[in-house]
Amino acid sequence: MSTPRARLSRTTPAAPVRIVHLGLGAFHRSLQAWYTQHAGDSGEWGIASFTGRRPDAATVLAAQDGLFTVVERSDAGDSFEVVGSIVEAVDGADVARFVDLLAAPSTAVVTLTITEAAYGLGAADLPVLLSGGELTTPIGRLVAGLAARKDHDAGPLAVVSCDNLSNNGNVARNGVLSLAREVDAGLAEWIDANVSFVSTSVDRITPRTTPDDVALVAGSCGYLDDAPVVTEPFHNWVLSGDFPAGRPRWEDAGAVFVDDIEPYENRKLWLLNGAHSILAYAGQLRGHATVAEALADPLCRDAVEKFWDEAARHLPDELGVPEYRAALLERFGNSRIAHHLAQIAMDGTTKLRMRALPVLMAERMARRSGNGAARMIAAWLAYLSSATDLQDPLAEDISVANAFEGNERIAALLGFLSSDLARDTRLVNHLNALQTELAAASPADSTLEPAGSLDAEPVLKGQP
Ligand code: CS2
Repeated sequence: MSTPRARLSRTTPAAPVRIVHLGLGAFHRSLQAWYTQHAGDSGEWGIASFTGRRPDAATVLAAQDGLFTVVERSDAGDSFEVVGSIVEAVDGADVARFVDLLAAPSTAVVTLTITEAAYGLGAADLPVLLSGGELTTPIGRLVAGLAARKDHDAGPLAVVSCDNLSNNGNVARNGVLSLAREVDAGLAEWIDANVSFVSTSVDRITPRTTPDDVALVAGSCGYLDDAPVVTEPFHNWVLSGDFPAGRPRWEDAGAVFVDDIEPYENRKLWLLNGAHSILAYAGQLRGHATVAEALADPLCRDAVEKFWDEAARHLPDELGVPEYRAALLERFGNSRIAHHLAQIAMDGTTKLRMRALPVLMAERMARRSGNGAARMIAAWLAYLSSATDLQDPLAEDISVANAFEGNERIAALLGFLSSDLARDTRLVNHLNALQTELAAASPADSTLEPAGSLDAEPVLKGQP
């Protein structure tokens, strides 16, 4: 196959910028950009998308006019589509451009994929907002942009959080307002009155792009694309909140607008993301590299199913949990998508608070053990004891706690998820036993019983 020479480039006019995005990564491109392209009024809605920490993704995308290929990968094969809704790809460090766009009345929506951990980091930018310098956090940049919007009297707009956090709109609102209040009480008041914080549940499995993906597109499509994105055919976006300055008709592409988002968020965060975290930690302990590999291991699969049984008790029947579980097994089993467990394992402290704790607490309130959720935490604990190059907002504290031994170590690590639970010595004991069992399940050891050998012990009973 000869390598094509022509790079992707725009041949028709780009839509005007009316959406500004923070967090230009693969997931943003397979979800918000894809939905915007498929809205009936896509011609009116261009996205200016800003990177987070590094300029690279913007540089690559800008060289091809913001265009990129979405490769939808199913068991049956690949399909290719060029997406053109990103009309400006910008280095996140270019805060001046970001602020200009937020101050423009034509900008109606700001979407965020800034990672779960970033919502709490805005305070680091307070000195910069007060006395100048370089803004480094997404929340700091957002506050600066909203201050400019207020000064220009550019009107209300919607901020749409698309990170895997429960009640993510509120989390965004709290992060922005608490920082804005420190800067200027009038700004906080203006934001409160003019900015709608929309909560969403987002779902589309999108691993990082690899050099093989780039080669595949060059070979199959006849043009050069240095920034394709490979994703599954499945996509889901549930939104709740107001759009005071309008929005694209995302419903044309299947987006769902609801009044109460909580059950949808819980279903997705617990069943999909919770299972992902179990597979990420238990799977790597067992020597697996991808979601599909881990799911094929009876020990990991059983741990997932047990957790799902628990989580399902706290989800409304109308949500069709059995069908959702069956669909997840199919999605996770799509072995043509190499979804790396190492990627999912990152930021465990933030993720487990959302994925394991609510189910564990709900089970304990019902005077049951919550063993399925406890096993997710235990897998994380076991994984931490051998993890190198840990990526977590609390990585330094974790390495200190990791040096302790026995229950002291477990309690210290559990404390990063919940200080209340860390004081429960029976739970700490039980997690210690579970993590020892999991840690013993070395890659070569396939003789271990499927998860559950410690299930018989009702250690947590009667401890709401
Ligand atoms: C994953 C998610 O990396 C992770 O923590 O659980 O990115 C997951 O793939 C997406 O939420 C799927 O929609």
